[in-house]
Amino acid sequence: MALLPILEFPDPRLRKVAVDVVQINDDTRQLAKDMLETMYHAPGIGLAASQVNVHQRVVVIDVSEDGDDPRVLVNPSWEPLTDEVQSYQEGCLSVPEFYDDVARHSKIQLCAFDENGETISEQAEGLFAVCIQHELDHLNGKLFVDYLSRVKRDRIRKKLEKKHRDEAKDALYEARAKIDEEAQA
Ligand code: QAP
Ligand code: CO
Repeated sequence: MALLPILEFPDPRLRKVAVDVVQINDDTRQLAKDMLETMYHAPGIGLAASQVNVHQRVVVIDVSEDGDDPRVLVNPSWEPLTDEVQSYQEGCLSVPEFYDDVARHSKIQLCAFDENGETISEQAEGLFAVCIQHELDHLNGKLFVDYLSRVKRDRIRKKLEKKHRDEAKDALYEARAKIDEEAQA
């Protein structure tokens, strides 16, 4: 098991379009396990492989209250079952600390494979439907901030760019301090 580093907006790698999984095998299952561990640790309710810099069509979701219903979706697709939309305040592990309303189809048909290659075909609504649409967007290089106004998106981008600069600076200071410490020993 391993915690995987999560890419953060505006990292251009989040814009890559993921490719289909050709064969569901032990590598796929290990990736799904690591993604679930990373998602639960965050904690989050959904994670796409694109977010951990693996550009294959794999998604993990757990929208249960107790976090005991892990779902693995390989090569997933969906179709709307109604024109009705629902607005939900979304967040994203790749856009930490920012949340905003996004309108999505309220009822969808999901098609996918699970981690054992079994076919999944089911209807989804509520939070599960929102999450499927959000995670599928990731596989196509799309983020929830793309649905917001340019003003809002730019504001989020600037704040996260500053956070990343600050984190890089902190890491540099720490590395310098360690070198100094070793030089004195
Ligand atoms: C996508 O998002 C989602 O900003 C999954 O600081 C979200 O798990 C689909 C998270 C809402 C539908 C509705 C976000 C954790 C988790 C943060 C997540 C944060 C810590 C986001
Ligand atoms: Co996300």
